[in-house]
Amino acid sequence: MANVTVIGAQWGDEGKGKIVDWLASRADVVVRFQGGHNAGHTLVVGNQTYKLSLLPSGIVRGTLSVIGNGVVLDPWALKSEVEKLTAQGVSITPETLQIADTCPLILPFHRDLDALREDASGQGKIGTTRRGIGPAYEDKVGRRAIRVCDLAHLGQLGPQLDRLCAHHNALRAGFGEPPIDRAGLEAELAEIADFVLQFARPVWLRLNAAKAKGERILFEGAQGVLLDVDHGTYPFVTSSNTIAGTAAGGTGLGPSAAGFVLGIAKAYTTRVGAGPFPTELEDAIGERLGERGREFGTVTGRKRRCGWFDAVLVRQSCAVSGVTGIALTKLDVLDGLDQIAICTGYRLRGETLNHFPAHAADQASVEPIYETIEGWQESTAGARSWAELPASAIKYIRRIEELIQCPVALVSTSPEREDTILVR
Ligand code: 2SA
Ligand code: MG
Repeated sequence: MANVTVIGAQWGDEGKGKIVDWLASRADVVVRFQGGHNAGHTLVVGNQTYKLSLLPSGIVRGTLSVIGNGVVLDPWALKSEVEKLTAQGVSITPETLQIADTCPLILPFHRDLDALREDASGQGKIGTTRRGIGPAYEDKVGRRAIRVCDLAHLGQLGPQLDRLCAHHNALRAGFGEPPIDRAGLEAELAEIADFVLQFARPVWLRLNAAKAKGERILFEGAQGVLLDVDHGTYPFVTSSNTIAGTAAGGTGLGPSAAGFVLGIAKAYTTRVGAGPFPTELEDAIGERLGERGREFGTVTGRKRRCGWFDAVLVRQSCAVSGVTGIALTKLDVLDGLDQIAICTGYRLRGETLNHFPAHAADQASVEPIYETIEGWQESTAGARSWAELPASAIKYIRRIEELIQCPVALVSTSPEREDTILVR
């Protein structure tokens, strides 16, 4: 199968950046299809580390990189990321980067609104990245968005701005904020327009041509299935659909384009931001996982919460996202533990559950049922073949496969692209 769709099977930060980079060398096009610059994909190439938020990971190695219509685009974040990578020696041109002309824009007041709401939400905080992602998607669905193609027609923005300002000024007044400075906004858009427009295309055309020619398309998901606005731990989710199915709608390719769906899962679990996390470890082991795994947000630097592998959640992610195979990452972080626990089910009000319930209060009260597996003392860091793994590590992987009802296709043992084991 030529095409591959990479998605996170947990709450994001599963190590998608490295796997996408590994696969990008075999792809003709790399495509982002949802989210925005809330993503944080870290790529280590030799002695250089690249941190990407908005740009598809293929850009680092010069593979055609496409931002699909499902992405919300902050033009200023785009510019600064392009400048940052250019300074690191990456060449970014309209030949290597193409952006859907239908992408909705994230505007400065979206970012403000995201922060104002979070600050006003007390116990109800979502723990967003404060990048304006949610408000921008709201405007898209509310038919108020300004899109990339509008940048070429700034003189005709009048009625759109009327609609947008009417909506946002009412909201802003509620927070005691002044109305949108319309002239200021128009000036800012005029200033950034040419920069964005050089990359703007009807990318669905290019992608369909790629499909017709049999080019290999790699879809790069951001965040994870448990942050999906429909299937995740609502309301503690992001505002996009993060499942593999979005690869079709978020790009203008039909549903058959997704190809092999590779779900990325960490050998343990992390979460950044608020919301339920049944296997969270608020003890020395949790601290140890965070330290060994360097679990800090790529975008915001926030400390990630850590816990045991939750097979119930990953099984659910694989099901709702149609995962073909799993890439298990950061196995080496578990090196040296005497015992490793895997969550195999939940208890809720005296009943046993083998799926995650829908209601937020139930999600917060489920108690994990654990199965314990013997750990390993050997180092698995940098292992490149099955034969280099200790027997207990193999047992752990095999047990995970059984529990999540999905084969493990890859195991990653360090941030380096070469430190990857192809299973079978
Ligand atoms: P938002 O900003 O509206 O998308 O936030 C809503 C929830 O989605 C979570 N979220 C993420 N979780 C993990 N990683 C993400 N990307 C960055 C990274 C995050 C960072 O890779 O490290 O640097 O902090 C990401 N983006 C969104 C977020 O925590 C909320 O729970
Ligand atoms: Mg990340």
